[in-house]
Amino acid sequence: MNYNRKEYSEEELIQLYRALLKPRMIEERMLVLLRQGRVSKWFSGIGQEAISVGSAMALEPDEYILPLHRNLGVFTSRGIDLGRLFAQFQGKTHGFTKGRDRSFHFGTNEHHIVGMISHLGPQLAVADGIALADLLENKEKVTVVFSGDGGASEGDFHEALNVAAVWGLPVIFLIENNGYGLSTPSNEQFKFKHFIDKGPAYGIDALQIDGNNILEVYDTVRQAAASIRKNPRPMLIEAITFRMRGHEEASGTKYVPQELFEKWAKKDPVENFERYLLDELVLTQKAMESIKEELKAEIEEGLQTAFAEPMPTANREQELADMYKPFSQEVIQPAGEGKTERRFVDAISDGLRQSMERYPELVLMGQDIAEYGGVFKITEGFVDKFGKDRVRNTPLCESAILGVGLGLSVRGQKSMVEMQFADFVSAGFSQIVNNLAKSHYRWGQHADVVVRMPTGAGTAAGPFHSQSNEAWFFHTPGLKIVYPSSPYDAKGLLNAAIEDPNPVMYFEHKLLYRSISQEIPDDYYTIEIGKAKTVAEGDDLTIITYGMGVHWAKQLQQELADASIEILDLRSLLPWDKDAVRAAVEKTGRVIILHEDNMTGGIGGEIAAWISEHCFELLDAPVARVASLDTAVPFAPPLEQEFLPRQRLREKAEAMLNY
Ligand SMILES: Cc1ncc(C[n+]2csc(CCOP(=O)(O)OP(=O)(O)O)c2C)c(N)n1
Repeated sequence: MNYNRKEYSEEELIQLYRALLKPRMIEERMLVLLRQGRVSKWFSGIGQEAISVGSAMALEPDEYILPLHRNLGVFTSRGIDLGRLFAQFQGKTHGFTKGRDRSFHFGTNEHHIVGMISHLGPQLAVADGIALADLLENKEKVTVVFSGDGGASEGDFHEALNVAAVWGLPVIFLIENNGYGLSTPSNEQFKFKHFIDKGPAYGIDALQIDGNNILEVYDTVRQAAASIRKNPRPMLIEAITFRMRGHEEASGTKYVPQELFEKWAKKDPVENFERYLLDELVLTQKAMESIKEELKAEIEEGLQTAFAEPMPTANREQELADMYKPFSQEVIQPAGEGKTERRFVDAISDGLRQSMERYPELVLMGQDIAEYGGVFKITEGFVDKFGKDRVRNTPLCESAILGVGLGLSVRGQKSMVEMQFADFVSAGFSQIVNNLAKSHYRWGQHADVVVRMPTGAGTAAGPFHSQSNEAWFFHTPGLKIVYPSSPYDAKGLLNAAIEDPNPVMYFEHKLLYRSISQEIPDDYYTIEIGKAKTVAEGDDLTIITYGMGVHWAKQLQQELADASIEILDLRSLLPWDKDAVRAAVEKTGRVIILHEDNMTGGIGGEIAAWISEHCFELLDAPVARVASLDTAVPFAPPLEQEFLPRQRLREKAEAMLNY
C-alpha cells in the first residue's frame, strides 16, 4: 500500500494507528462474544476501518458525523466511553437509547454524532439540515455523512445530494463502496462505473480514494473539510474498500468469491499501516504491543461495566412519556383587543408571519413558497420580510426536506415544511413516521418540525389532490396532529404547533381557505393542543368531528331545526381530548363520529372503540360513524359528492334521533 505521510508528525501517525486499531480489537472481541451468544447481532466493519477512523479523525470534534452500521470507528474515534457503548449494544439503560434501539442506531449530541435509522437513506438529508444550520449561522463547519454503495440506490441519496448541491451545503457525502449490498454485487445494483461519475451530474466535486489507506482517507477528508469550511459546498468522496466478513454475522459469506477475500486480505488497513509504521521507525514492535495492551484493558473494562449492568426494567409511564420531548404548553392570550375579519387562509398566513417574528430560528421550506408565495399564497410577501434564507424554495423532494427539518432540529432550529398538497406527503412518509416521530424516544433528539398539510376534497381535483390522510399519522406515536376548522383556531393552533418542540402535522382544509372568515385577534396567541371545543350546544345527539365535518354538522343543525344537536370539534387529533368526548357522550347519550376521511381505518374507528369501552353505560344508542366511501377520491363532482359523507350524515342523524 502506498502511504504518503506528508507533513504529519509521528504523534499524529501514532494517534491514527491507535484510533484504527481500537475498532478492530473491539470487533475481534465482539465476534467471540457473538459465538458465545453474549451479543445478539453484529455488522462487521473489518477491512473498512480506515474510512470511519480516517474521516472522524479529520474533522473538528464539534463537527457532525452521521455514520452507518459498519462505522464503529466513528464512535470510537469520537472518544465514546466503551462501557456506555457496549451497554448500548446490549440494550442496557446506561447505553444511548435506554435499551430502545440496537447497535449503532443512536445519536449523541455530546459527541456530535447522529446515528442511522435502519432505512439507510434518510440520514443523508439530516446531514443536509445540520449543514444548513451551520451555513445560516456562518459557522464554517462541515458535516460528514456515510452511504453504502447499496444504500445509494435509495431515492433519498439522489434527493440529499441534489438539495445539498442546489443550496451549497457544506456536506461531505462519503460513499463506502465495498462492492456488495448484503448479497447483491454492484453490477446488480447500478450500471454506472464509479460513484465519482455522479458528482458532475449533481454539480458536485467528487474524489475517489483508496478506502483501505488510512493516510489517504485522513488527508483527503482533512483537505476537503478545510476547503469546504472556507467555501461551503457539498463534495462526494468515494472510498473503495471491501467487507471482509458477511453482511452481518448470521448471513455468512458464501455469495462472495473466495479470490476476493484473498485479494483484499493483502490490503488490510490495519496490518498494512502497522507494517508501514514499523518500517518508518515511527513505532517499535514493543510500543505497538503496549498500545494493544492498553486498548485491551480498556475494552475489557468496558465489557465488565456493560455486562455488570442488569437488563432494563420497563416503566410504562416513562416509555409512553418519552415518545415526546417534555413540553408543558402555556396558552398565550393575545396582548391587545384588536381584531380583524380574516379568511381561513389569511389566518394561517397571519399566524405563520407572527411565528416567524417570534422565532428567529424558524425556517420555512416548501415548493414554490418563496417569491411565488406558495400555490395557496400563504407565504406571499414573506421573502421580502424575512429573506430567502428563512423562506426557502425547495427542489421537488419531500423526503429530503423533511429530513432537513430534523437536521435543523439537531442544531436547535425550528422549521415548517409546507406540503404543496397533503397528498404528496407520501413521498416523504418514511422521514415522518420513522425519523421525526421516533427520534426522541430512541435517543432523546426531538424533531421541532411542523408539516403543513393542505388537505381535503370538494374541489373536483381527483384522487391525488383531495385526500384526507390524517389517519396515516394518527397511528404513529411521536407525532402530534392538529386540524383546525375556523380561522381563529387556524391561527392559534399553527402558532401552538410551531411553539411545540415535537413534530406536528398541521392539517388545513383547502375548501375552507377562502370560503369562511371570522374576526380574530390581531396579536399573537396560541390554542391548547389536545383540547376540543364545543361549537354548538345540544341535548339530543352529539356529532364529534373536525375540519370540514364541523361545517357539515352545522349545516345539518340548521336543516334539522327541531332537533337539539351538540357539535364537538376535536381540533387536535393526536392527542385527542378524551375528557371532552366523555362529557359529550354523557350529555346526549347518542353519538355520531363524522369525518371526511374514508370510513375504514379512519380516526372515527378509534374514537368509537374508546367510547364503547369507556362510556358504554352512558350510551342510549350504538355509536355511529359517518365517513367518506372506501374509494379513492373521484374527480367528477357528482361522484365526489357521493363519495363525501354529507348526505349519509343526514340519514344517520335522523336514524339516531329516532333510535
Ligand atoms: C430501506 C431499506 N431497505 C432494505 C434494508 C435491508 N438492508 C440493510 S443493509 C442492506 C445492504 C446495504 O448495502 P450497502 O449500502 O452497500 O452497505 P454495506 O452493508 O455494504 O455496508 C440492506 C439491503 C434496509 N435496511 N433499509
